[in-house]
Amino acid sequence: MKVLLIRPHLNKTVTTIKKLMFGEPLGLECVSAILKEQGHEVLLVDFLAESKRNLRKYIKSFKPDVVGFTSQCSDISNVLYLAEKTKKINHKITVIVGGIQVTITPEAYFSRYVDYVVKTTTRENMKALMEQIEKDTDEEIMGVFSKKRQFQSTISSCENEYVKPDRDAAKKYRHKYKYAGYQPYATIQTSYGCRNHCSFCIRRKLEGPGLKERPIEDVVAEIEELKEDYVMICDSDFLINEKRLIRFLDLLEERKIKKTYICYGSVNSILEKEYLFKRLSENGVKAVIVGLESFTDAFLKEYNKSANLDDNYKAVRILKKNGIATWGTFILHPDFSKEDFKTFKKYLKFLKPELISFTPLVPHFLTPLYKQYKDRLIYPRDDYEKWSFGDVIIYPSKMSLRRYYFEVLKLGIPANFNWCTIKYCFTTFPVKRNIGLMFGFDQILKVYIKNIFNPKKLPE
Ligand code: B12
Repeated sequence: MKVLLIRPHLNKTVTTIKKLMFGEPLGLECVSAILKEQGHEVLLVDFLAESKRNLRKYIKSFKPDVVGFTSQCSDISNVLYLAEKTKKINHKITVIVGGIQVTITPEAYFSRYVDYVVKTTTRENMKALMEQIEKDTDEEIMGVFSKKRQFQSTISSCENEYVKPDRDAAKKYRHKYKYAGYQPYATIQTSYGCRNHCSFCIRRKLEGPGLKERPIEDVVAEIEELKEDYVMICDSDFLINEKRLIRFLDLLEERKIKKTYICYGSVNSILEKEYLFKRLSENGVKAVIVGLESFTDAFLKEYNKSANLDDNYKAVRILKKNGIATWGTFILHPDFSKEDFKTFKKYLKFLKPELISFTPLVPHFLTPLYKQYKDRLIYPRDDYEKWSFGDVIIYPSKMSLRRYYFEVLKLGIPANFNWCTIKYCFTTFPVKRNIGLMFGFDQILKVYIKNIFNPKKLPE
């Protein structure tokens, strides 16, 4: 069968970092790999990377039997819109939907324009699904909700199966994928789950409890095949397993693989293996995204972090000493006072991570925080776009919402435009990317400025 796989465009209303970073549609590349293995013809279209998106053109020229959409929380309305458009162009086309948000809230896609909602993806269930579409049968499939069965399912779901992505499927777009100053870059996932239990994090819930690691030999072989020089390792914490990291480095050295890596790493993982960072840096690990989260131990405790402020400081120093940048991520707590914002600013000046990003606290319903903040929510749980980690979604307790946005803006400007960050960016990234980075904030800035100066649309 012919399958058209689509990543939708982002709505302008979503507060997003898309201009600063967006990468290959890894999930769709995995689906493409499965379908091609099973003998189907696939065309992958990335509307996030296309300036002129034209669904009709692709449907008319490729003539797909099936159109499959991937979806994050920020994409639901676009997916439903594109599904409707697809059916209106040709009602015989079968529409399927999958992706991270489908795993979380499959019911958000139960629509007359969607035929199958795929909660979990494995070779087995994709085979069963494609056969069902081809033969027009209607038996139940694990992890799949079908319109024919009124989206009812009696079979419990499972976890996604690892599949080596079909990176060629997104070949046409690969030069556009950028991660802060690194462009073009590739993304790889080498493990699922995490050993930490941070209270705000949904990844453990999505990727299953415990840590599951792919054989590092397979990972290095996959890296060796990548055309891109920059590689983002998107595991929750790539730095957990000491033996595995040593084997990773041995293999990179044996095979003389020279690339630049950005990975997520937790503070406890960094502190445990200080001695390894020189070698990691020599082999290309040049930035670690570290969840530093806050400036007081009390907040760190609320987030159930396995590190305290002192640990955070030591971890940043270890990275700096070895020429590795800390890309620190922080949470904006709704109970911040004006004084807290000031202290936060001072703390960042003292800590000096090379790059800083903030996310308002999101009490996702999959986390214990939901219960705690349920009565203070600004947007309901099903206002999905607002739950994409860009907007403040819990009413601040110490100031108005408008004032809170103003304080965030006052914190964000010096946090991003300070000597340490500017020096780092200009010595690490090409000039063109630095210009891109400067203007990449405009979407977020616009939202914040609008909320401050024209708060009419803000909830009371
Ligand atoms: C890497 C990453 C990024 C990177 C790159 C993303 C990209 N490709 O552009 C960057 C940093 C740029 C990024 C940005 C954003 N991200 Co992000 N990101 C991730 C991360 C760490 C990994 C995603 C990934 O590639 N996973 C591996 C692939 C293989 O998994 P997958 O996509 O789920 O696909 C599997 C199945 O879902 C299925 N599938 C997927 N599509 C389809 C389609 C069909 C038809 C079928 C049948 C199956 C299927 O097949 C795959 C099989 O394993 C996740 C955390 C996580 N665990 O997912 C967060 C995550 C997905 N991001 C998140 C968010 C919110 C964002 C932003 C929207 C934030 C913002 N406000 O700007 C932006 C979006 C900008 C953009 N690019 O669109 C949230 C999503 C929450 C949600 N409920 O949707 C997550 C879960 C992180 C979190 N906060 O917990 N992100």
